[in-house]
Amino acid sequence: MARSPRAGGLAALGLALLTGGAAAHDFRAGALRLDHPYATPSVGDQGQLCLREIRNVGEAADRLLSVSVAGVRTVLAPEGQALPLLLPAGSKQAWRHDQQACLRLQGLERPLQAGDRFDAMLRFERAGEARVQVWVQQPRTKPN
Ligand SMILES: [Cu+2]
Repeated sequence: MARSPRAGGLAALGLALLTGGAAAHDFRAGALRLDHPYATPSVGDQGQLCLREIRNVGEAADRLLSVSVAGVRTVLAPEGQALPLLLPAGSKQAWRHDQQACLRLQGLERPLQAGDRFDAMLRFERAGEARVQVWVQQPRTKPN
């Protein structure tokens, strides 16, 4: 029953190496590939939900109809766009914070801080619903 401290220490190290190596995460929904959903720390009650890449590998267009996040009043399309967002067949898009291309979160009940993770439910016309985990991280690129 009793395990030596040495064995416990080695097990913990192995776990740290595994999680430390998982620097990215991705999700699939139908023909859609969602790579690394992330958010930047919130400002006031506003935040943004970004994606390193979203690909439609299918042969038909899809559309993002709506997004919901617990504790967030409203999710809006990126600045200058409107839902539904078109995802043409074979297309690849990046919703990047440094390109003002992220979904906008309004009315946050609590702040998003670097290191937090939260779930978002994305609803697509063809691919259906996709629940993704969003990682809150400090942007690597500085504002200017
Ligand atoms: Cu990731």
